[in-house]
Amino acid sequence: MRFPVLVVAVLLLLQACFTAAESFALGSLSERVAVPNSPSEVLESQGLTTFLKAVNQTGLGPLFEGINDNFTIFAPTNEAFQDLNNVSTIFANSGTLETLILYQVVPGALTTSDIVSQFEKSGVGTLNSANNLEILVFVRPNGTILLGTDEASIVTANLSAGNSVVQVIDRVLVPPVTNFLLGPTVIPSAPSAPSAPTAADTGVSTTSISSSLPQTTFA
Ligand SMILES: *[C@@H]1O[C@H](CO)[C@@H](O)[C@H](O)[C@H]1NC(C)=O
Ligand SMILES: *[C@@H]1O[C@H](CO)[C@@H](O)[C@H](O)[C@H]1NC(C)=O
Ligand SMILES: *[C@@H]1O[C@H](CO)[C@@H](O)[C@H](O)[C@H]1NC(C)=O
Ligand SMILES: *[C@@H]1O[C@H](CO)[C@@H](O)[C@H](O)[C@H]1NC(C)=O
Ligand SMILES: CC(=O)N[C@H]1CO[C@H](CO)[C@@H](O)[C@@H]1O
Repeated sequence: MRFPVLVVAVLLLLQACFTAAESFALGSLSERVAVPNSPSEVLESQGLTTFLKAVNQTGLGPLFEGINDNFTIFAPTNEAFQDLNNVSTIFANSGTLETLILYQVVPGALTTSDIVSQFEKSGVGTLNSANNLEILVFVRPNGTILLGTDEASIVTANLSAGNSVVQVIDRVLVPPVTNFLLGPTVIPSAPSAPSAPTAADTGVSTTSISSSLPQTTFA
């Protein structure tokens, strides 16, 4: 009777090995699923170095590290930054840069279909809540989504980043703030720059926006 017992023991051992190997494989798979990329990792893997440099230059880094927050990040390509008017002026003022970055981020994780179904022909509110800024959403007959008065389109859609979504866009969304280039250090009642968009241009009231600019000094 010893021989069959040994066979059974060997079989049980083999089975245990296979089960262990199987659960090891499953374990490492679920581990990969359970540790999602943070938005900053996704931005980095997409090569969006100018946007990341802009984020680094402000105190907004932690906003892009969380995997539990749920945001939609409209992340402009490096080429989009090259095409941005006054880009060196913008990067020279951390407050202006922060105003810009907060305007590219929306609360809630939105896929392209969410953006269309919830916000078509209206505006989606951004994290630039101090200025109460929205991004206008239009959809072309062929389905292309246009964002903001800059008419940015999404070039890489629905990148999942923790609980957030990254939508890569081909133009930087310029905040519709009258004295945007001067940054938030400016006295709110200062006369607007001649080149700044008017309410008629943007379809957004800039009067209330400029008067509610934060007076924080970014040293
Ligand atoms: C942003 O800062 C982090 C460290 O704070 C650094 O590792 C990273 O290379 C920086 N990225 C860019 C694009 O400057
Ligand atoms: C911003 O760019 C426009 C167009 O290139 C230019 O006319 C204007 O002088 C620039 N303003 C600043 C403050 O750099
Ligand atoms: C983004 O994801 C949504 C929801 O899964 C999907 O309906 C939509 O087609 C996706 N957009 C693109 C451009 O892949
Ligand atoms: C949608 O139409 C616009 C012009 O109206 C065009 O520039 C764009 O390439 C089209 N996109 C697709 C995906 O067909
Ligand atoms: C799952 C989750 O955290 N959902 C939240 C995402 O953000 C929106 C908007 O801020 C909240 O309403 C959801 O509760």
